[in-house]
Amino acid sequence: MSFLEKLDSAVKKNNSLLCVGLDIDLKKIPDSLLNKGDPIFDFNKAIINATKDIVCAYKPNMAFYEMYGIYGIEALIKTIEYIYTLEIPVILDAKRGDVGNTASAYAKSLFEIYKADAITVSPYLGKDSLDPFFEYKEKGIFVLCLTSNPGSKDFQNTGNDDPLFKQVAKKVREWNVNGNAGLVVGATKPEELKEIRSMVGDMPILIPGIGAQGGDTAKTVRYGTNKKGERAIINSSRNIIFASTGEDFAGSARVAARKLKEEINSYRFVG
Ligand code: OMP
Repeated sequence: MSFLEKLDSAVKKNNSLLCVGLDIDLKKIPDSLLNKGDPIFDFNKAIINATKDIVCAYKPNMAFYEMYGIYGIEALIKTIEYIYTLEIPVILDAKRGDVGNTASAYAKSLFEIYKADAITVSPYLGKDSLDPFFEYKEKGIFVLCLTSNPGSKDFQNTGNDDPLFKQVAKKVREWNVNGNAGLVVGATKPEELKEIRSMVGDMPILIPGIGAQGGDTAKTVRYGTNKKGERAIINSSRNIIFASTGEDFAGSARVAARKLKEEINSYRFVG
């Protein structure tokens, strides 16, 4: 099954556009998990079990695993293997971008070693830096278009009538010959999100920045979805997985995820 088929199927099965970001932090894991077994994997597994019927995807950001060295990387691989059994897609947030030869090595690592269904990449080095990823036809490649952080204006909004983020959207649309490209657009930029959706048709858009970063849920859903109320993958990380840092963390994550899923759905088919 391709990434897009897996995504569409999870969206339908769970009636959800919510992606839970698995951005681990050992400082926020309850003591009972820290002192035995495999804390990162055990925490993720509990969060996944508590939310697997509520989400359309999971998005681990590699930085939060790499900071724990080999142990974090092993826990990430185990987490992806576990999610694979549930038929929910994993978007591995790697934000890679390098010259073609190096990009090929990154693609092999992310898709064949980590076994991600989809990844995030940066477009800064141009087409030949993304081709090695696009060649994996069954995988999803989300290209950073307009990010959620304040500094996105430094480069992404420059260019007056034809800002850089629009040029990225146009180019990715053109490069999407295998139908496996997507874009990343921050929930903190709803007006631009509307313009980008109108430019890219049914292309999937990964939208982080809801919750902890203050993105507007109503506008994100209205402007980010396609005409069928789909193809927007709305991510929240900290506000879900650390809804409680106590022993009730998994139950609290479930409550927070369900609340956000329902809020998203309440705006889904409202023009
Ligand atoms: P929370 O702010 O905790 O919900 O986490 C947001 C997640 O989305 C982090 O993993 C970020 O690295 C990621 N992200 C953004 O916050 N803004 C962006 O513009 C793009 C991403 C991303 O590519 O996922």
